[in-house]
Amino acid sequence: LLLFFIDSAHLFIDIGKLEKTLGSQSILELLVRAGITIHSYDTLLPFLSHLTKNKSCGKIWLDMRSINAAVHEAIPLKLRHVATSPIVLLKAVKNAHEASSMRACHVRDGAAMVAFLHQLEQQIAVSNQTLTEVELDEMVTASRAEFSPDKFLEPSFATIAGVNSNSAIIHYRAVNSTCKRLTRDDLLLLDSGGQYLDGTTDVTRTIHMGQPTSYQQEMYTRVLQGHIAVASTIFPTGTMGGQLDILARKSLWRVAKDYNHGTGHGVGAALNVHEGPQRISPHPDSIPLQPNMIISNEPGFYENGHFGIRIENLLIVTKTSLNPIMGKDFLCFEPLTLVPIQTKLIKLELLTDDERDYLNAYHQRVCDEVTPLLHTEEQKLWLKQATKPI
Ligand SMILES: [Mn+2]
Repeated sequence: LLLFFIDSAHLFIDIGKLEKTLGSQSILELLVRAGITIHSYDTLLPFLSHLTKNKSCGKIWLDMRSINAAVHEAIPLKLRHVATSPIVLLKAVKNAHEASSMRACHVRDGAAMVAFLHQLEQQIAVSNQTLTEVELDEMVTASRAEFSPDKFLEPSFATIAGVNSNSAIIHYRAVNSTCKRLTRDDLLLLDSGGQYLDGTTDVTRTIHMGQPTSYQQEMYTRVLQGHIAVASTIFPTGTMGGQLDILARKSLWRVAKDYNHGTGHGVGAALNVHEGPQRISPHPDSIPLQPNMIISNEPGFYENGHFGIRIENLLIVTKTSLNPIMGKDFLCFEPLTLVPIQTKLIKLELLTDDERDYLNAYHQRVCDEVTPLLHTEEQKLWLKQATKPI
């Protein structure tokens, strides 16, 4: 728990957790240098009790989403100010430096993913080798480290690499004893991200190494239509993520299908990969999307026991140049993630011209921005093929 005063900040934590290092420095050292006073977690309640007994103690701001009942009860009723913490929005709305750093790390992350996807195709489809889900996880992590040698810290969350029926398990985590092997006949869902000194990434791609079934293609296309509908929408200021959720599901609902998770979560800039308060979800929501908020766009579809599909990019909310109406500006999303979306899985006849144009323009951008960072001519050629207009 972090307690802020006007002139100081106090962190109550299991001090053992601060022994980890970031680069060459211990986290404890970095926090102390940032002016934060560290306390052992078990001194929190006595600290609060001492604080609130002081006659000059003012009101204490409590964000109910992040405190527990014991802390709530430790604050006398007349001293409680219950509201969303202002810090939450300061984190969610990125400043200019955070926004440009997030953009920069996504270009390198895109290059790392392209190198990985190219290597995967070489080993599986061309050389007819197989790789376990755990090996895929290690491979994608190694690629991130290779493309950001001085900035990559660790995966931003536990990689989800699911082959065929494992891809239908939404929060799957492969372990050596039970994991599947990817062969040239299989579908792979890979949800992974990097934690970098300058930012945080989270990207999901679903790829088929051989010939997908017509049903897989149809469902992939419907998920892609949902992804594009969210990514390409414009909306007036004041719009909450929840109001956009239907866009992600419309194409699936048309054929009485759905997915059992939210469509998007906030993402921290070199912080937590899941960060509030904004989100895109069917659940009620009271947080309007604001320029420079970052949110994921990750519709999916899961056929239990068979296969799963998810297509995820991170988006940054941006102002359009359109004239305001009724005092409201129009906002849009700009993708941060720059990784090709496999076109082999698309049923072209289902896509509208606008959807096709969107994908082609996105792929052109991926190709333009990522190519200069690639290490070999083969990787560049592969990216050119993967981003060819459809
Ligand atoms: Mn995500």
